[in-house]
Amino acid sequence: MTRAPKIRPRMNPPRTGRVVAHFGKKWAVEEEAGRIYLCHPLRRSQEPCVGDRVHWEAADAQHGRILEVLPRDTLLTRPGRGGKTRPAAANVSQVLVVLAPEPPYDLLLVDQYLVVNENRGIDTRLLFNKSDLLTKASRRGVDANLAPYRDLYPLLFISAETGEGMETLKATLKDKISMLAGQSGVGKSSLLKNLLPDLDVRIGGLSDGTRRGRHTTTSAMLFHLPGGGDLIDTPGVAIFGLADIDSRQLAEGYKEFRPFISYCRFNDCRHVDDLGCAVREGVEKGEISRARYRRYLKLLEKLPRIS
Ligand SMILES: Nc1nc2c(ncn2[C@@H]2O[C@H](COP(=O)(O)OP(=O)(O)OP(=O)(O)O)[C@@H](O)[C@H]2O)c(=O)[nH]1
Ligand SMILES: [Mg+2]
Ligand SMILES: [Zn+2]
Repeated sequence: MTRAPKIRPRMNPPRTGRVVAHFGKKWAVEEEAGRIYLCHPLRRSQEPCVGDRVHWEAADAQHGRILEVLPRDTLLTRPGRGGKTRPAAANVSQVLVVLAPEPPYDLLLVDQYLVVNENRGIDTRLLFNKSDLLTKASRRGVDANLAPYRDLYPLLFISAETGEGMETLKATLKDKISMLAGQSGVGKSSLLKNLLPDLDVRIGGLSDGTRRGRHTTTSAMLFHLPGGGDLIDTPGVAIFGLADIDSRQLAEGYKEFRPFISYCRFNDCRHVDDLGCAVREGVEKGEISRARYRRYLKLLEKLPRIS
């Protein structure tokens, strides 16, 4: 006698939900009504990440299975094993790059974020937080350093502590999925806390000796804002590695280079010491910021040789 194959009965029809957090091997999926279920993916080949929209089914009142990750509008990745990348945040439409007077800001890192976002089709805003700590003299220094960015990206001086600029920030968050990025300790979670005062968010201090951050936030998490829109808090830096970026994409990621690139004499111009390079000429004529161009050269050095 042949036995009928065992068919696992599907107890519930698939539902649509959003991944709002990721803990080790579990993903927190929020269904439309707002309930959260801890889920594992059915297929190992499709790793979900925060921001993903998924089809899922409930197993019980708190657990479920992710059946399928739905197509993504945008994707940010982080380094995985063996030179591969893993998904880190999906469907982000705007990244808020946070910098501050302390820990000291690093414009090479800022450029790295910008290059990645340009190549992923994600808008970027620069938020200079802790502006309450700026004196007149230090503000002048910051203004000079950030001058090349003013024409390229929206820049806002804010303070999670005093609330300066927070109303302007709120208006830019409506109806979008935004993500906070920046070095540990710049105040990403503090900004989130300012927007969602009832939330129990961990805020870290800076270490006394080095004035560096303490890596307080350990995983990306998505929150709904009262004024509409979602905000993802992240532990910062790893997402914006240049692993997927080649030298052509790096140059395109410096968006002020773009109008010049097509005038370079050679198609494969790296804009270093190449003959007839229009980008370098733009720098010489003061049409491209020399500081930005120098950072481009530094990032080019960091790329794997083959690209
Ligand atoms: N003076 C001042 N301090 C601030 C401001 N925003 C944050 N801080 C302080 O900066 C420190 C770090 O803040 P967090 O919000 O934990 O920084 P973070 O960017 O989330 O750091 P990680 O989670 O480690 O990536 C804390 O001591 C905050 O109180 C601000 O606007 N002004
Ligand atoms: Mg944090
Ligand atoms: Zn060139």
